[in-house]
Amino acid sequence: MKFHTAATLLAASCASSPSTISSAFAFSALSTPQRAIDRNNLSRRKIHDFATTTRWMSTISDPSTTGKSVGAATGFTNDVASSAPWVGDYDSLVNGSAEAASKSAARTYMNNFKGETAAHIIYSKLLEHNVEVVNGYSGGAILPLLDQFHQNHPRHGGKKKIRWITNSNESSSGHVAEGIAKSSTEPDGKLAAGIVVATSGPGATNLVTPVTDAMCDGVPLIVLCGQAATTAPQDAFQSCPAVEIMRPVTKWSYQIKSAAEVPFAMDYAFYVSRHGRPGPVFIDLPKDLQIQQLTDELVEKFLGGLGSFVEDLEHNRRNDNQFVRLIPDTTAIHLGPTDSGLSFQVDKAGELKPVESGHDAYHLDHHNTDVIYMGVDYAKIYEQTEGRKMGKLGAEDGLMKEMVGLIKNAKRPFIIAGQGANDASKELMELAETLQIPVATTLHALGTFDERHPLATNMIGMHGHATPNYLVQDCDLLICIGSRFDDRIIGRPSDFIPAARQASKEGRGGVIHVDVRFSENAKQVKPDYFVHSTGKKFLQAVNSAIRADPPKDTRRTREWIKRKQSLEKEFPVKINKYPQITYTVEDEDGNKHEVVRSKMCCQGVIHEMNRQLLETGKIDDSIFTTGVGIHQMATAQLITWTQPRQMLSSGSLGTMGVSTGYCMGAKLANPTKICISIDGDGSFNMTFTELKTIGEEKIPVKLMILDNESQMMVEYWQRLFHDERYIAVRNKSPKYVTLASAFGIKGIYCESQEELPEKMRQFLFDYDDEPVLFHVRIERTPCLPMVAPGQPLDNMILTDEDFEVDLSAAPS
Ligand SMILES: Cc1ncc(C[n+]2csc(CCOP(=O)(O)OP(=O)(O)O)c2C)c(N)n1
Ligand SMILES: [Mg+2]
Repeated sequence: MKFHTAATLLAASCASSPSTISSAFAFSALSTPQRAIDRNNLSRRKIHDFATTTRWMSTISDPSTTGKSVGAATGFTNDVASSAPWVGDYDSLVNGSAEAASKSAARTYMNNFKGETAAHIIYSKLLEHNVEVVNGYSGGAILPLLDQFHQNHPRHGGKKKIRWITNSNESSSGHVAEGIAKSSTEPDGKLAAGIVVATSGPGATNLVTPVTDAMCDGVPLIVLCGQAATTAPQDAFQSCPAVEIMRPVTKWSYQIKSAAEVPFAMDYAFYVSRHGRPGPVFIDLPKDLQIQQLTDELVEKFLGGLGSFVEDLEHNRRNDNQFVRLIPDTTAIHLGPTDSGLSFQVDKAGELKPVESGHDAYHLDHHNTDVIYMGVDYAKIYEQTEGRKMGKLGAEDGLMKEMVGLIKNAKRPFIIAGQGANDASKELMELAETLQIPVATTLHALGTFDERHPLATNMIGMHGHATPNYLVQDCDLLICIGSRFDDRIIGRPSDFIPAARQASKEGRGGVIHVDVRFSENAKQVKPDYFVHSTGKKFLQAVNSAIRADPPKDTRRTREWIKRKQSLEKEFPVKINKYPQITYTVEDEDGNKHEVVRSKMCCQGVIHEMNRQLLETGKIDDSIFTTGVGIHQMATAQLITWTQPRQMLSSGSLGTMGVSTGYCMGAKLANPTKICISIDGDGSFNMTFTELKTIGEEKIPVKLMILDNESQMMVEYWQRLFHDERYIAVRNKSPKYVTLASAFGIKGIYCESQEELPEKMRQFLFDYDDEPVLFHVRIERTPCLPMVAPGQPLDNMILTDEDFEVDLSAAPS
C-alpha cells in the first residue's frame, strides 16, 4: 500500500471515529513536506511548515501508536462498504483503483445540480446555507446573478426568501455584511457568513477595505463579484485582476473556470470562511460562466479533466490551477489551493462534508488538535529533540494534570479572554468563580464576561482600564484564552508580565495560551503551555478536572481580589465635568435667548447612555457599533458589557467609517435588538451615504454622532508628538440633523449637559420602529487611560496633563 493511502484512510477513520484515533497522532502518519502558508496572517509569516510539524511530531509520538493507527485504518477499509456514511465506489477503493472512488463521489454530488446555471446554483447554495439578507450593488458583469434575486424571477414562485439590499456603494455593502456576520451565530455556535454581491472592476476594488477589515478581525464573508467574460479581450472594460488583488487579504480568492466548479466553490467558501479562524473569501465570476449550464456533457468533461491530490508536493503544484482534485484510493475530494486546501467527502444525502482530521491534519490553523504543548523552541524546531513535551487536553495525567495544578495553586492568577472565548461565557464564568480569578477582556471579547460581575476587570490594553493593566503585570499565572496577544494589549513586549515570567522560573506560574490557530503559538508571547484548542473546549476540560478534584485552599486569591478592588477605586475612568456658562442661542424663528448651560465630553455622553440602558434593564438587549477614534475607546471603556458580541468595532485594521454599516447589519440580523451606532464625526463623514439605504429600506438603527469637529484620536497624538501642530484633523461639521432629514430620517440635536438626559431618552426609547440620528456636540478630550507610547502596560497616562514623551515611540 502506498504511504499516502494509509494516511488518507487514516483520515477517513479519524473522521468517522474521532474518539478512537486522535487527530494529533494522525500527524505521524504524514511525512511528506507540505507548506501551510498562514493566510490568516497578513504579515504572511510562515509559522510552521508542515514538514516541520509533522517531522517533529513523528519524532515524539509513540511509533506503536502510529502503527496502530494505520492498522486500524486498514481494517476500516474492509468495513466501510457496509457502514460508512460516505458516497463513493467502495469496490474500487478496496481494490486500489486509483481515483475511481473519489470521482464517483464527485459525480453523485454534481448530479444534484444538473441543468442549472452557475447563477442559479449560487442562489440555491445561499438558500441552503440559510442566508436571509444579501447586500450589494449592480453592474453589467454581475447581471445574471443579480437577476436571481428579483422578486419576479420564476425560481421563487412569488415567494422570494432572500432580502436584497442595494447600498450606496460596494464598500458599504461589505461593512453591512460584516455587521451581519459579526452579530449572528449559527446553531453550530460559529458566526454566520455575510454575503456581498457586486460587479467587476471598481465594484471589486471598492470592496478591498471591508474584505481586509474582515480578514484582520476574523469575520466570515463571502464576496461574489462579476468579471468580464472569459471570451472578452484582455483589459476589457471594467476588468481588473480582482483575484490577485484580493488574494493577500482573503482566506481564499478564486476565479471560477467552469459552472461545474460552482457547487464545490460555494460549499468550500462557506466552510473556509466560517471555520478555523473565520475570514473572507472572494469568488470571481466571469459573466459568460454565470449563465453556463451544468449539462451531462459538462459534468463528464469536468470529471475527466480532474487532477489528483497526492503526497507529491511538486505534482500538486503543477495542478494548482485546478480547484477540485481527486484523492486517489479514497472517497475524498480535495478542494482549494494545494498548500492550504481541505478535503471533503460526499455523504449519503449527497452533501459535501469536511474531513475534519487526518488527511488535513497538516492544516493546523484549521484543525485544532486539542493538544497541550510545552517547551517548544520555535527557533530550533527542526533540531529540537528534547526539552519539550506534549499532552492531550482533558487527559487525567501528564501535561493536563500539571497545567490544572498550576491553575489551582496560583495565588495571583489572571485571565485575558479574547474573541475565541465569545462562545464560552458560561464556562469562563465557572472557572473564574470556582477559583476566584479576575478576568479582563479584549475589544472583541467585551461582554463575554459580564462586567456587572465582581471579578470583571473590563478591557485591557492601550486604552484599557487601569486595573487590568496593573493586574496583568503583577499576576503569577496568565491564562490567555482565544486572544492573539495583539500589540495593542501587551504594551512594550519585553516588559510584559514580569511577575508571571518570574513565577514560571520558580515553577509556580507562567503563561497558558489557548488558541485555535497553531500559528499563534509563541508568535507574540512565549507561553509555558500552548493549548491548541478552542476556548470552549479548554474551559470545559479544565472545569471538569477542577470539579473532579477541587482545590483545598479556597482563600488563595483573597489578597489578589482585594488588590483588584482597591485599584478600581483608585483608578476609575475619569469623566470631565464642565462649569455652567451663560450664552445666547437663537431659536428656529430667529429669536434670541440667554441660556445657562454646560458643555459635554465624549465620555460623559456615553456614560449617560449607559446609565439609561442599565436603569431601564435594556442593556442586555443592545448591540453597539463604533467607528475608530476616541469615541470607540471611550465606548469600550464606559458601556457595561454584559453579552458577547455586543460590541462591533474594527479592532485590527482600525477602519473608520464602519459603524453605520456594521449597525445596519446588526439590526438586519437582530431585528429585536436595540442597535446603536456610536460614531465620531470623522468616521461618520466617511460613509454617511448609507443614510440613503437606511431611509430607503427603513432600517430602524440609532445613529449617534459624537461631534468634536476633530479627528481627535490623531489630534491628541499631534499634541503629544508634534508640538500641537494640528494638520488634517479638524472637521467643519455639517448640520447632521438636516442631512438626515434629506433622507427622510428623524434627527435630534444636543449641545449641553442640561438637555442630555431627556434627548438621550428620546433617542434610545422613542423610535423603536424607525431610524433616528442623534447629533451631539462635544468638547475635544483625549481618551484616558492610555498606555504611554513605547512603555510597559502599567505605565499609563491617567490625567489630561502635559508630560514628557519618548518621541521615537510614536504609535502607528
Ligand atoms: C479609513 C481610516 N483612515 C484613517 C484612519 C486614522 N485614524 C484613526 S482615528 C482617526 C480619527 C477619528 O476621528 P473621529 O471619527 O471623529 O473620532 P474621534 O477620535 O474624534 O472620536 C483617524 C484619522 C483610520 N483609522 N481609518
Ligand atoms: Mg471626532
